[in-house]
Formats: sequence, structure tokens, C-alpha cells
Amino acid sequence: MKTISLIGAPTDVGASVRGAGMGPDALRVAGLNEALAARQFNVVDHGNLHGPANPWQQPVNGLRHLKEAIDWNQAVYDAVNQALMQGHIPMMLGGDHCLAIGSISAVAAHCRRAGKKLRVLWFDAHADSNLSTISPTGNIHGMPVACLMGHGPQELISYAGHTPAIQPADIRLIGIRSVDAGEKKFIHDMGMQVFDMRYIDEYGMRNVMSSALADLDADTHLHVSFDMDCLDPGIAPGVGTAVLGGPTYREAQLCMEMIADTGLLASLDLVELNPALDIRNQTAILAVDLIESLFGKSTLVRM
Ligand code: HAR
Ligand code: MN
Ligand code: MN
Ligand code: MN
Repeated sequence: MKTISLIGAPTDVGASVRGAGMGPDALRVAGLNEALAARQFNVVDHGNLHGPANPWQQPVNGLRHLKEAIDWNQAVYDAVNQALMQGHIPMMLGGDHCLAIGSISAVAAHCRRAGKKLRVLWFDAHADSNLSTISPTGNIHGMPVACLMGHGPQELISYAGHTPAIQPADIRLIGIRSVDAGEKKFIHDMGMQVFDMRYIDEYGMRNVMSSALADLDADTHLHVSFDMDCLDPGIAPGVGTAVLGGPTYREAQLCMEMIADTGLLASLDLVELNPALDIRNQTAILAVDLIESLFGKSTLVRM
């Protein structure tokens, strides 16, 4: 039986809106552990990591809370690394999306050790490809993709002692509809594959996911970094930076089901859930529903 390691990372130091630090417990209250156990997984809840409080300061040199973000990501890196060493599936419960730097750095290092190919699916309304020099806000949760690609403060990008942590060809961005001008240039310069909302509208989610999941093999480690603001705010109001026009409930379910069908999912981030802005925990409940599909629950009647 596969073991899923739940790793809570309760902080919002990378965000502009407070509240994402309550995400891990909102997911537990919504029944995450029980839902996974019902999918026939051994679930080990490691509880919540500890780290610095949110000092709620203005950005310094284009970066807000850099020191705190480094410390939190180090804690996440260590915990995810340990889970992978034990052969578990780490599930990092954010927390804001800056924490994916630590999480994916650990996953990438694991892939290098194991000689595995890495594919990261980054579900988000935002491109998260800012640099301190171009970010309009200085919020580090707008920068993790750039950091993982080696663009960011040294201490924030080299947890595994290896930069860049990942290559542009390793990642697919899905659901994107809010991109800053500087990010657009960075994405093009790096040559990343982006399935933005316009692309999803024109080609449909099934084609998008077929493309995003193309060229995987039995030796591929599939990592999903799921920012809850990827979803349409009509179904997922509990996020700090909502953007109109995201995937519907069924489109999101199809994404999860197609990933489950690959049988390759090996690690996950669930981030940017903001219980302070949620309505009766509905966004957390939706997250659990989607995670069930991601781990193989299906409504398929066809045989
Ligand atoms: N692009 C904007 C910025 O850099 C907004 C980023 C918001 N990011 C997230 N994570 N919520 O995806 O500030
Ligand atoms: Mn074990
Ligand atoms: Mn994000
Ligand atoms: Mn986002």
C-alpha cells in the first residue's frame, strides 16, 4: 500500500493577502485524511511545520519577507525530501505558493538521484514567473516558477545545492489568465509551454491535458503544483488573489482524472487556499473532492 505524507506548511509570508496560513487545517477539517484513506492509501499526517511568523513588512529590494520565505522553504524542502527518501508520496499543504520552491526543489533532487524524468504540472491563474526586478508587488508567491528555473536570490533557489532546480522543458503551466508584462517576456525567453485560458477555450481541456501529459514514460515522476486560484472563483472563492474566468468544476475534474489515469503522480502541492475568504469551507471541500479524483476516484460508468 502506498503511503501519502501530509506536510502542512501554514504560512502566508509569500502572499499579499493574509489567510493562506490556515489552509492546512481547513483541508483537514474538510476531510482530506479520511478521503485519502478511503482511496486505499496509508496516510501519515506529519502535522504542521514550524517557521517564522509573518512580519507584514514592505518589500526590500523588490522582495517581501525574503528571510521568512527562505526559512519556510527550507522546512518544506527537508520534509518533502524526507518523505521521498521513505518512498512516500509527499503532499505539501500550503500555505502560499512560494512554498513550491522548496517542495519542487526536493522533488527535482530526488529525480536526479533516481535517474527519473520530471514533469511538473503547474495549475494556476497566475504565471508565478516574476523576478524581484520586474514584480509589481514584491510578493514571492508570484515568483516560484522563476526561482525554480534559477532566477532569484541564491538562498531561495539552491536548497538542493543545484541550480536551476528544474528546466523549462520540465514544466507545463495550465489555467493561466493573469500574467504581468515582464513575466510574459520571461516565459517566452525560457520557452516554457503554457496552456492559458484562451488555449483551453479554443482547444478544450481534454486536448490541453493530452498535450501536457504527452511524452511521459514509466520512469517519469509526475508532480502537480495546484494553486487553488486556478479554479474559477465562482466555485473556489476561498483564495487571496482570485481571477475571473477559470476552469469549471467538470474541467478541473477532467484534469484530475486524466492525471490519475497516468498512474504516475508521485508528489503534490495544494496551495493558496485561504479559509479567511472562504464560504463555509467550500473551497477546501472542493479541494478534497478534486484530490480524490487525482488519486483515482472516478464517476465513470463506462467499463
Ligand atoms: N503576478 C502578481 C504578482 O507577482 C500576482 C501573483 C499572485 N500569485 C499567486 N500565486 N496568487 O499564483 O504579484
Ligand atoms: Mn513508510
Ligand atoms: Mn501560484
Ligand atoms: Mn495563483
